[in-house]
Amino acid sequence: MGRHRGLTVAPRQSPDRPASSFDWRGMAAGWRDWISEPDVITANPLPNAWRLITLEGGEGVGKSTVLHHVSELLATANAAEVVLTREPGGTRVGEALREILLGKGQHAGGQVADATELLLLFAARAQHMAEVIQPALARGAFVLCDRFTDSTYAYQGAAGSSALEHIRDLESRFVGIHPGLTLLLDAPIEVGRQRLAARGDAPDRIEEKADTFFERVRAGFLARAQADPGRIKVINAARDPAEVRWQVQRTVLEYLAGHRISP
Ligand code: T5A
Repeated sequence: MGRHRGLTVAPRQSPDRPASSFDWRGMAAGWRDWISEPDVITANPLPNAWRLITLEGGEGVGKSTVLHHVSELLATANAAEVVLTREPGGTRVGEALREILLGKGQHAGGQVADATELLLLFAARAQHMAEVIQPALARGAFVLCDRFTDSTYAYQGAAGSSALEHIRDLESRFVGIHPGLTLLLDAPIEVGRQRLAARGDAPDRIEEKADTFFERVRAGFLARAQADPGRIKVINAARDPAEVRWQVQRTVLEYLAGHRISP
């Protein structure tokens, strides 16, 4: 049973202890080992994980717009199947958790503690992995996901109160893979705010936070891009739509060419 390679989580069993004996002391020791073991994703365990492409960035920078553009590019490149999805969400359970997380509908005005927020995000992500992402990658599809684990590092980690090691731990236990390519749409906070205001939607529970929070989110994303430039490509999202489209197209086509796919 792969402890870090999927969603199956089980305490380690000591080799000299028969599985059938009910041994609380041994079981507790097993859990202690498991909990303290360092977890770092060093390589993608799924051969098709490179087909997971994510869109990241602050509020209203244009991720959904770019997602559809990337999908068209993949279609042009004759990619067999493209699954468009988002986080939090992407499954029935995940969309229900999204309502709670963003304070929508009956959850409007509700309190969500920081620890609850982190765990709900990973609960939604675990469901997303099991129900959508892993099966799609296994059958050779591309998965385009609007936000993924980098958002958690930026929002709950860099800008929020969650410790980095807690996020890493949850990621390695319940996600187990990195996207092959992440397009980080970067723009000043006010650019995203103006775009959302022009759209006229009421702000959700997270969008209501102060600009200083979103400055930390932006810095968190950029720090991750700096640490992993091979995977995370920064797109200047403050430019006009045609320019953003061009930057995205160049980046995605280069990535596909690296995997021997060309339009
Ligand atoms: N969250 C999520 C966490 O805190 N932790 C996590 O781990 C995860 C996964 C999700 C919220 O959850 C948080 C972060 C978020 O607060 P969301 O719906 O993904 O919510 O968040 P938003 O970023 O707010 O998504 P939006 O759909 O509102 O914005 P997009 O997708 O970035 O922007 P888009 O494409 O809808 O564009 C916005 C408007 O701008 C225009 C578009 O036409 C649209 O009207 N536009 C442009 N205008 C001018 N120039 C351009 N280049 C433009 N590009 C788009």
